[in-house]
Amino acid sequence: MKIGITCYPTYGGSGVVATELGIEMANRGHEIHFISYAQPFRLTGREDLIRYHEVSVSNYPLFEFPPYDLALATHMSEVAEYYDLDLLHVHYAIPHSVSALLARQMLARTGRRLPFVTTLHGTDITLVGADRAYLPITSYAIDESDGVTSISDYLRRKTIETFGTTRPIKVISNFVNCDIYVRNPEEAQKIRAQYAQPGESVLVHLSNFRPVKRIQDVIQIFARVAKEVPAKLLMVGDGPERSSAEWLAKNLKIHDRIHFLGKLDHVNELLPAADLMLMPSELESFGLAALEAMACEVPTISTAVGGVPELIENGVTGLLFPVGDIEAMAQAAIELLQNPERLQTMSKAGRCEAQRTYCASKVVPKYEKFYESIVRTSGN
Ligand code: GMT
Repeated sequence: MKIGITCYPTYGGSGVVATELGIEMANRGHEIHFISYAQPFRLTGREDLIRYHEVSVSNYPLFEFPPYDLALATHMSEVAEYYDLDLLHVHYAIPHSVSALLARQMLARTGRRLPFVTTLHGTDITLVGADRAYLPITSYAIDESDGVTSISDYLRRKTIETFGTTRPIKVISNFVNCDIYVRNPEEAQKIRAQYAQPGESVLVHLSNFRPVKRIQDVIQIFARVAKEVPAKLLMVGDGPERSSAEWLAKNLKIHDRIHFLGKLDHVNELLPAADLMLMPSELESFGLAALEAMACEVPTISTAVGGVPELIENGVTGLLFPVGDIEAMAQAAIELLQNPERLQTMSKAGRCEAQRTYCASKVVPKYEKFYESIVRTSGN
């Protein structure tokens, strides 16, 4: 198939899923075209495999807000026509599904059908989509999609509840390439030595540092852990909450125990160096970071929110707590780090579950089958 993919190319789970899916699909022999305003960060170095089409938004003094969604729709329809695309797959409903809908209508005038699939990722439903300013158009574009998928059953239910949509929503979970996200003990040891002394535990947090991630809780939890256990914290990613997190770390006098590493391209190399991941989010529709950690034998201490309980079995592949319960999360981390046998059992159980349920080789064919059914039923 010839497939166009649109996503937010910045640091975020939906862009990661879109990019990894594009790479996996290209490896399976499909022709993949990314259409976005910048090259998704995980595509760097994969240009041999995938074509990238940049959407440039021309400005005009009259425009206080340059209309990206219109430029995107135009580019989608052009790429679909010039490269004879069978299907568009848009990740994150706003505004991508609206642009895809316009592109489909533009092409219909020439007698061409361009079906599109919308994948719902999280805040496109729970926050932005639920905002009255966007709700009607998000709801319309979801209903008009040729196919809709969501990354967890939680998000499927939430979409029905928020939008009252009657469109069938297929749940296809996040996935991880278990051959790339894997712990190699020697490599892990080398990376670990760059950040921690022998005998120190290593905790990690990975996100785009937005308020929903509760970065301050990460620092507060670590401050309590660091009092009881010699430890370092690796903060991977960047975003609006970073400076307040650094300020808090300074105030709590633990800044020298935390490495703020910024945005990293190859988190698969870093994750296996950690003992534990912290993900105390306000909401997660799935929790891709925790899955990537699980595949690398790193269990996560998380909040029991959204789709996380679908991924993490409490007490088996990780530990779940109420939002904001810093004390309980810190205590659990301390107990786990002081009990290496239990930590190892949990690490291994996580890896097993990642392999059993969430490997790219298990999940990507579900997208492939879905695409085929959409192309078939849309008469291409
Ligand atoms: O977080 C968002 O606002 C959207 C999205 C993104 O672009 O990073 O993250 C969501 O999608 C990921 C990939 O499908 C999920 O693993 C995350 O749980 C989800 N984030 C939230 O629900 C907050």
